[in-house]
Amino acid sequence: MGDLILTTFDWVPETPRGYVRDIRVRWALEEAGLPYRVNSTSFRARDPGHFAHQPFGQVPWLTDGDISIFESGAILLHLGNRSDALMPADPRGRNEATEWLFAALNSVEMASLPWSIFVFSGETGDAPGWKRLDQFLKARLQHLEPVLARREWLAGSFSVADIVMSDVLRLVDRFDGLAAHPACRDYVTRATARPSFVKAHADQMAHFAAAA
Ligand SMILES: N[C@@H](CCC(=O)N[C@@H](CS)C(=O)NCC(=O)O)C(=O)O
Repeated sequence: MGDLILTTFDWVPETPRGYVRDIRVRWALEEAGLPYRVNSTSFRARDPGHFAHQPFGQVPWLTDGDISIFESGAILLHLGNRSDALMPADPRGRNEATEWLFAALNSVEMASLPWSIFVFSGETGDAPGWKRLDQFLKARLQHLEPVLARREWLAGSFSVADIVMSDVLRLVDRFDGLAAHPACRDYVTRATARPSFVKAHADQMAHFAAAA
């Protein structure tokens, strides 16, 4: 275990600000009260050093001493092992947090991300591809809705699963995709009201504004 350094872009266009995935890591680090530094890597010129840490030339990545980790889900699981504020202590709760973290990425975000790209590009309406994608996401939300109506947090206490799931749903909410799913929307509201999210969001906005 060493110094924690989170790397994100030095700059991004206005639209993704507040939604760049380093926010998940900032949020987790704030929840855990772990000290960390933020480094920048060039958005416009991605050099071999960047690809050595993140093979797709994306952000974020985290270094913990001489360990370098990419993929926001993997980073959060790593941090979950460092803090009980991020993972329940008991094995059943830890497994629940892990399965819901994967569900957020692999069952919900895999539908919500292409959905939001379609919405953002204005490719909605009657296009068959869009309709299929919209139904696909709605099916996921329809099943998530009763789960979130029954519980405050996915794994009993607040965990890394809630950071990822609420961040995934936040982007859907940005494009009003949660209108028919009030429990999902309330969940996003209570997750993003947490002081650690508020700080992480403000810090990301300040980071990119400083580079503008
Ligand atoms: N699955 C990756 C996705 C990372 C990702 O999409 N990062 C975006 C910023 S939020 C990025 O680097 N976009 C620039 C690009 O794809 O070239 C993770 O969760 O860490």
